[in-house]
Amino acid sequence: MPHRSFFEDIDPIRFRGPDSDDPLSFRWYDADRVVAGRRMEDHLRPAACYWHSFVWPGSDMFGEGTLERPWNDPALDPMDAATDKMAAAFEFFEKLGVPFFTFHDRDIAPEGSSFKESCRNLDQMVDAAAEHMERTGVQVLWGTANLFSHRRYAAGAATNPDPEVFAYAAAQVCHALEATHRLGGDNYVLWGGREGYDTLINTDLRRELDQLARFLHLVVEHKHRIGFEGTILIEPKPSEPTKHQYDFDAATVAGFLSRHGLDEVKVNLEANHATLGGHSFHHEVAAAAALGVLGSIDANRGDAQNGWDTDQFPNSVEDLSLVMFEILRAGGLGRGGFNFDTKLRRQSTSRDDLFYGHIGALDVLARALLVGASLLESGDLEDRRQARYAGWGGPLGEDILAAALSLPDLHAMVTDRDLDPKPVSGRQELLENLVNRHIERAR
Ligand code: XLS
Ligand code: CA
Ligand code: CA
Repeated sequence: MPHRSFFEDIDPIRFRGPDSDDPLSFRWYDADRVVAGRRMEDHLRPAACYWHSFVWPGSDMFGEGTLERPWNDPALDPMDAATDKMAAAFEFFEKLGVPFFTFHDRDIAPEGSSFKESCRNLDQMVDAAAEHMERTGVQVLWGTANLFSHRRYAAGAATNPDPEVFAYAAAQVCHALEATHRLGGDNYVLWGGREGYDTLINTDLRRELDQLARFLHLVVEHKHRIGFEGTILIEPKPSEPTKHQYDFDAATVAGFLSRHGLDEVKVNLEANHATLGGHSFHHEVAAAAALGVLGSIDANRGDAQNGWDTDQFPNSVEDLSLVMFEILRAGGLGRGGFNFDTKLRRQSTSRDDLFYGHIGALDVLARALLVGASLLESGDLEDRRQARYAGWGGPLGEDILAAALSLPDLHAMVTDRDLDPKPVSGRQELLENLVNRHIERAR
């Protein structure tokens, strides 16, 4: 049966080059162009997300939805609405030309009146998704379970004071992980939106962290039980909706994972979560790479004047160039990708605004990729960085790191040799100018 069209006025988006004046074309994102030995699409593995683009009605804390989406018409039966929504989503993915999408269980299928009914709804919509995927070739970058919207999760899912809520969340993740596996997903994400606290005066921190670790072990065990080869990813966020979230940032998560023997788990880093945590996104990516937990990216941006998660489309090549450089330097994202966890502004009410947002974002990522590759290939930063640490390759540096010298040994050595090390310029300004030259020149 042919599917209803929701974007009939839009033709498939094509690459037309930097001189194109067609706002519905790519100027920089050229999927097949080879950069640093790989197709652009294979570097970026871009995904559109289901929730912001097809579920969110344009509401905020002060007002109702502003976006009229026929697939979200409240007059529709919930499963009919889910079917229309899926047709709209796949029409969009296909016309935009993204190879991947991401979803929560509750994005693609409505919650039923019992857990059993919710599972039935999900199974039915997973069958429908499999057909759309077969028809369009669009794949799953990751799936996840929504463990934060329903009122049962107000006090957390895995970290809830009530073990029945833990059980419910575990059952939901069991089903969502299996659904992701059935759809051949490359990763499974856990964002702990309500895994934190609103106040410490009613919270047993130690207990909640242990519960969270137990939950993650259950997920990892089940991943192996069912033969899911994707990566389990934790998505750090410092706060919102909770006052404090346990998965605060990449470093906190890396410490938690190694403390609990969960070393195969990695992180899905979101740009807007990094900035909410007082970090740059560059910092989060560099920290995750250094700690060996870099998994995948939620590409978006916040607003410097707002202290909350605005999830806007990325639009700054400058901001993303060093992020790309860091990712390339780390050898790429592997099974990860760039998921547009992005939503339109509430006043962007036209359906085609979804295209403008994603086209601009993909062009920005593509340009940042060109800059990152140019920085890497030139060695401009890397050679200087290596030179800066050259002493650590000498006998003193090697002996220190090999634990061959104690504090008294170092005391004796400094005294005997009358050491008097002099500062060396870090050349920050020179390096910033070099980065800017790559941004100007990368084509
Ligand atoms: C919310 C998160 C969420 C995750 C998926 O802030 O970004 O959308 O990516 O649950
Ligand atoms: Ca996200
Ligand atoms: Ca977000």
